Amino acid sequence: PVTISRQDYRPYPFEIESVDLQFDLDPTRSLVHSRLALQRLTPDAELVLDGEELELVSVKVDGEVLAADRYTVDAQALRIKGLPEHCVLEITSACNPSTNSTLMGLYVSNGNFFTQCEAEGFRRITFFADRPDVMSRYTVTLRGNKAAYPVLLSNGNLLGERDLEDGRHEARWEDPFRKPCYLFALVAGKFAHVERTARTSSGRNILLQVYSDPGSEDKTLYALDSLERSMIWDETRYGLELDLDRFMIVATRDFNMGAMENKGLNIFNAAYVLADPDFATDANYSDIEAIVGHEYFHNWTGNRVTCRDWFQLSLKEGLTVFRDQEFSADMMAASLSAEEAASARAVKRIDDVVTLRAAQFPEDAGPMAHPIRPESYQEIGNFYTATVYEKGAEVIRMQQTLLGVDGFNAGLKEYFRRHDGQAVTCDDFVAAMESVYQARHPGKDLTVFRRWYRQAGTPRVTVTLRHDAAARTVTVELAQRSDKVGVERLPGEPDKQPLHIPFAIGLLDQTGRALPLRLAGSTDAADTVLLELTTERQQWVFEDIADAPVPSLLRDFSAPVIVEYDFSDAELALLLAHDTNAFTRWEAGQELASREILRLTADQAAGRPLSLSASFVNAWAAVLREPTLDAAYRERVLALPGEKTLAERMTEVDPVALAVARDFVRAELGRQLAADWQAAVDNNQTPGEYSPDPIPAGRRALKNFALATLQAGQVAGAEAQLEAQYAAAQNMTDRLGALAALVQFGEAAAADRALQDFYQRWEHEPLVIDKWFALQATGRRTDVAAVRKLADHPAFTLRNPNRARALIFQFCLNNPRGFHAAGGAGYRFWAEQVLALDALNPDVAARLARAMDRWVRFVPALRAPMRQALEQVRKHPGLSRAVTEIVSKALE
Ligand code: HT7
Ligand code: ZN
Repeated sequence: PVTISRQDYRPYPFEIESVDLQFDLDPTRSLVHSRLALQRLTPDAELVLDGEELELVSVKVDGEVLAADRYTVDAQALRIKGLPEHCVLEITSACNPSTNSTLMGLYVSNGNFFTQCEAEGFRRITFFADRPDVMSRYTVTLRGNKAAYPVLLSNGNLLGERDLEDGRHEARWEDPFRKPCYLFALVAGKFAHVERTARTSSGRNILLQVYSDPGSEDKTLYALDSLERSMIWDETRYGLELDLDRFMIVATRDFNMGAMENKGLNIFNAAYVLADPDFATDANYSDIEAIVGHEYFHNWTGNRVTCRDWFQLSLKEGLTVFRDQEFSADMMAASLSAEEAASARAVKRIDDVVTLRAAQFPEDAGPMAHPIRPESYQEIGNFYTATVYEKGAEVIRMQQTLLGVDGFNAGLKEYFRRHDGQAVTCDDFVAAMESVYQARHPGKDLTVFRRWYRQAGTPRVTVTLRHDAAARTVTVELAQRSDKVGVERLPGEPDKQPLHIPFAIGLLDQTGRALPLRLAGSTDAADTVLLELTTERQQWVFEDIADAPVPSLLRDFSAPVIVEYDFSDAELALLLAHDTNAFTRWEAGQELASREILRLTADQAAGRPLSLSASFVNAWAAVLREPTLDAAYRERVLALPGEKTLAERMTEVDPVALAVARDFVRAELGRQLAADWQAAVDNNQTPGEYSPDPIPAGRRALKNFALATLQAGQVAGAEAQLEAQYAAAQNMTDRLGALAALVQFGEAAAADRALQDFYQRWEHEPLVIDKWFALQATGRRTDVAAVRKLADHPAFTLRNPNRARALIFQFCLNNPRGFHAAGGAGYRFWAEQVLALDALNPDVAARLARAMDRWVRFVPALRAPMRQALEQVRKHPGLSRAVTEIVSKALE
């Protein structure tokens, strides 16, 4: 396989000034006529246009058919030599959307046409320079049968529509902005839509529209509201106004990812558009808001300023994830009291960090570790990763922390001033930020900070605290280590160097009171101080501290690092009870729980009896009884750390022992604190009309967590409450919450009854049937035989990525008992499914392939069959480039 390196970037030797596309849409043979106005920039340069799975029909230059000896065409590209400096190239090609199961390029879903061009899908539509730095102005004509495809959409503004002969019609669209081809989109078919007009701050009217399958339109109103909120937020927070007169979202059931930010025509996985209270959970509502926001925000961070090459992907993705995180936090805090708003923001931060630790930390320590700006790849589709997205967002957040919110906003403004309309690099972004940083902090720069873009791995920061009673000082030493984090073997990577780490710290006295912090030489005192670690080891002295304090470390998770500090359990309990920083308060509880679960995992693996420590039970009882915490935050504190995060702390992972220990803790907490959990259930009912807002959603989260914990502890009456809640639920969060607890912890017959009922109720609603598959895939009783039976269910298909994710991915990634059961049947199942998926959709198959990324860390009895399964996949004839890259790296 060919490895592409960041250093090999060369500018494209032609400018493609304009692109005029004409589509004759037909499911089995769509014709695409492309007219390119070209300017050659380098003398004698050969024109190389990417093309895959295309049938070339004709090529003309300046109106003349090009002789066959003037060009070559193969499975990858069309090459033409000897073109004049200026010319018009016309290419006609054909493709078959109905057999396109990759969902990249032009494909058919539910009888409608959709496109997906990022990263390299445009080459499956027409021959083109399929790279983000080739930006052109597009006009598009769509033609198709009017009865079958009454709606014809593309990017930008509609120029006109007219009927043609033979029942066909056409629509002409023009995008006024230059764009790379990965932002091209078309949609054609039968759709219903909702719309409204919104006014921008400068007084322009914008038509906002959401299209979906006829009959689903009532379920798109929350997406439409979210779109309007996104528009207002980007204007208010960053002064960024929408540049088009029309902004469309279209939902499709078949989509490889969440959504796509095509200029003015976002295409969405229906799972992130459709919602109503009966059908969608609180989590679905918040995902819809976040993803609608994310794609909308790309209009500036991604579309107006785009990436020079795909190594710069985090330029748009890290920044846009940061922006959607901030948007969601602001929306959650809106219309709450100051105290509630602070808690809502903390909950959002906790949720984002939980995701980062569960998905990105393991990636950064495994075979697919890469810097947020990768140095090389074989298949770019494999680099839409938690590192590029979520760690990328943390790297942006650190810049905001270092510059301050005002400074960061000024830096962003400078970035747009310099680069609007261009395809640029991560370095360009940091340079814009740095110009503001230097102006506001003379003598400082972002030289060391830039290393975050080129170093992989999660740094460890070791903290040492020395209290000098006589001098009344506390010396804090921070030491960082980025080596030996499991990523030593990145090709071509230089030695790890110290990073610029913003490290927020507070100190509590032994009664839990926050100490005012004053650094030696400073007159200012504050509750939290931001230390900037820029070398391997640094010290800071805080003055006027009478007694040895308890440190509150990495407040608000100010950097994506692992903190090493030897807290006693008593110190953690103190932080859990008193820390004024809601993030580190939660963190203290997570650390206590992690220690408890890891100790019990070792006991379980060694065959020792399990027993929960009284101090841990007391800590959780205190959280349950603390009167001031709001429901959402309390639920986050009480929830146990996830298995993936815990596994990263084990030298050898025994996933079944870990799952047993974690469930034991949950069950014991349920049993020993039954009255407290019951009080949490009783005090957090949400009667009345459903609202997805954070306060009622938080109550439901706590109530459902408490009820499930009672059931985990087999507390008398819990199952009856769950069955009653399941039957009477007025919204999907409560119905699914009850069903999930029955499936996980209930009696098998009760779970089966409820599952059957659920299926019958929702048989005709694919997104709900996905939930039905996912619940069973992750059920404690689901083994490989059970999952195979589900895969034979008439409603199951591998062709639909949502369905494949619901059953196969959920089982392989989130059912440790079933997947890792002794004997390796789970791994053989994984290999079969990866290969079956690879024949249909390599991008999705490659994501499933990553379920084995951390195989070397498992106990030897599992490692051997895991390796065998990986080898079986690797040697399979005709394996895609995408899966080959993943399994080869895992086996290296
Ligand atoms: N920028 C979008 C990426 C995307 C994508 C990539 C590969 C294959 C299919 C895809 N669909 C969407 C999504 C985003 O980050 O907004
Ligand atoms: Zn994105």
